[in-house]
Amino acid sequence: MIRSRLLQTVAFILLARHQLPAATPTIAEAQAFMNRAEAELAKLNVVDQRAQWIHETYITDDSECLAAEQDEKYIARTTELVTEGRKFETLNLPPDLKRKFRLLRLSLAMPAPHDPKLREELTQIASGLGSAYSKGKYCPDGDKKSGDKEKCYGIDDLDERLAKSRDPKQAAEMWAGWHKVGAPIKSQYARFVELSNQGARELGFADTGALWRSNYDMTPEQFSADLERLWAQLDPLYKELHAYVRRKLVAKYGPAADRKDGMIPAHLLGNMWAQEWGNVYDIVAPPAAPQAYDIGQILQQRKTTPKQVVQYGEDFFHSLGLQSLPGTFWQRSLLTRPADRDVVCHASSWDIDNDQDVRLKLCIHGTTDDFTTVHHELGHTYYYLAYRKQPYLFKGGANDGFHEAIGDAIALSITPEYLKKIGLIQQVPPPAADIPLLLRTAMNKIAFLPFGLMIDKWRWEVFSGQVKPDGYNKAWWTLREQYQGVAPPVDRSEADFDPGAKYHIPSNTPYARYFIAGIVQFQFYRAMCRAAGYSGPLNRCSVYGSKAAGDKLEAMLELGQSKPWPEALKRMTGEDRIDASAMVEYFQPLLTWLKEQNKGQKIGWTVAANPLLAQR
Ligand code: X8Z
Ligand code: ZN
Repeated sequence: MIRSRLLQTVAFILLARHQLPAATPTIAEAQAFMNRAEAELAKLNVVDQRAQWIHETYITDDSECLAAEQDEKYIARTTELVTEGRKFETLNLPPDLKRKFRLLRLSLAMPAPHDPKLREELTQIASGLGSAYSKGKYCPDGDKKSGDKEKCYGIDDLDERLAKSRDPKQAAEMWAGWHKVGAPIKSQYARFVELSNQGARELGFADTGALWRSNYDMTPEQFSADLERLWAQLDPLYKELHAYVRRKLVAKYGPAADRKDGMIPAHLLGNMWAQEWGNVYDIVAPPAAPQAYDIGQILQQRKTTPKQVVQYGEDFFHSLGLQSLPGTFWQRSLLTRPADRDVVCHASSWDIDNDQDVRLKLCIHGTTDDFTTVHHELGHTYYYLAYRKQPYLFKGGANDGFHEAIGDAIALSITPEYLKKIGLIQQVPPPAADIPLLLRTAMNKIAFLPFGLMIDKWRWEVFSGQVKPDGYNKAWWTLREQYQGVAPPVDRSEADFDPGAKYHIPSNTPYARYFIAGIVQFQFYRAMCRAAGYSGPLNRCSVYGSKAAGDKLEAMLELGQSKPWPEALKRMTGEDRIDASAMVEYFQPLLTWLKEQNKGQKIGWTVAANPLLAQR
């Protein structure tokens, strides 16, 4: 009797332990689970960040392995926590907690399979893809001298040389030379896509692209439609710019720039990916334009050090009332390419310990592009610092486009008046310089948009399986031709893998963020200008020194991703939609001028049946 009663009790306890928590989890349990999850991930993340930092600033087989291992641990634990957390899904959670569960599920840009072997394979491939790109070199004198480091160029050197080159043949050689970095990583990339997709499916998404598109506080379909809406607002402006620039390039280079289909050969725009065209502004400058200042030239003449370049940026943020950068920032950042080892030169901003250990990693050459890139990167840095008091899962941009837009919004304030104020130029150009200056800005900002859009259009097609490895390059050039109206300078085939020659593909960095940033930065800028009490033409506004503008900015930054992005946007701008109206307002005088210049000219281009062929 006693025995049987004891057995009954034991059976009851076992049943209860087995079933109760699963059947009736409470909100308090969900909260406790989330607290533990955040604490654990924060800790793992710091170790992961340190391993990635070491890898990217000191590429060796060992650092690659260790970085992959830490990534693997972080991804594995995140995936487990998502699975464990599913038991709370049906609860009516408070909004903040609910948001954290959503963000946790969306937090991996590279989801990985549960199977440890496959997960390990994926993280190793990913680490290797990053290294392969960053070790890439172009050696003009061919293989026999390729061991001679003096004769080989990394992408930072090539960027600078291509920006200055005015010889179409030499530019085409550099272009083709660099693009060779893609082919050897194609098969690895294809495997990466398979494995990451498997991870995405296990998390409940159709594929990795669908996971990325789900991270914008709206459905993935709404997000895609929103991008189309924005592009439709700006496409006409791009087409006017394209037509004008093409005509000027043809005038300078003749047949080398003149294609019957109306496209621009991609190597003539002063940038390896034809994504920003400001470096060839001199070719398209209106004949009567007053002499334009060249920030890169000024910095180089003055022998401005890389640290001083960064200090210009810091000083700007400081003038808005934001804090100075911590001492460790200056001790730990990497600002130039080391002579004796491979590093990832592509600029990035780091938040190592989710607190004050922020750093930059870039290879500064003192060019105009470096000057703006520094402001871009410091935008990330100040975002990190502003939201560092938020809980772990709320540390992030309101959406990833916001993170990319902050520094750019600040850099829009680098006006002639500002440059004079800080002593970089002596005289403010006359009002007649407004259109030329706007044109120069448009060469970067407007030219970038179709590139910003097509990269992830390509990747979404790849992740969804619509484009298979045997069609990677064709799909890439179809989109580049369709959106950008640029064509390859030399014939391409599927033996090439041109997406692999753009950093964000091997590094698996989502790219729609830059398209969003390209537009929303003008909304941020306009809001700061208004807060600063400015009411003149938007393109002449600089918020340098305005604490009111800084307060607006901080009010949004400190939210991190704790609220849906429309709320964050509203806090800063009073608007709750991303919209091109501020960008259109900024460029309106230029649009009128371009239309005048293009009168009677053909606008646009025809896309050919085979986008892989060079000259038609
Ligand atoms: O990758 C970057 C930054 C780092 S987040 C330097 N950008 C994109 C690119 O270089 O392709 C900034 C503009 C677009
Ligand atoms: Zn960035």
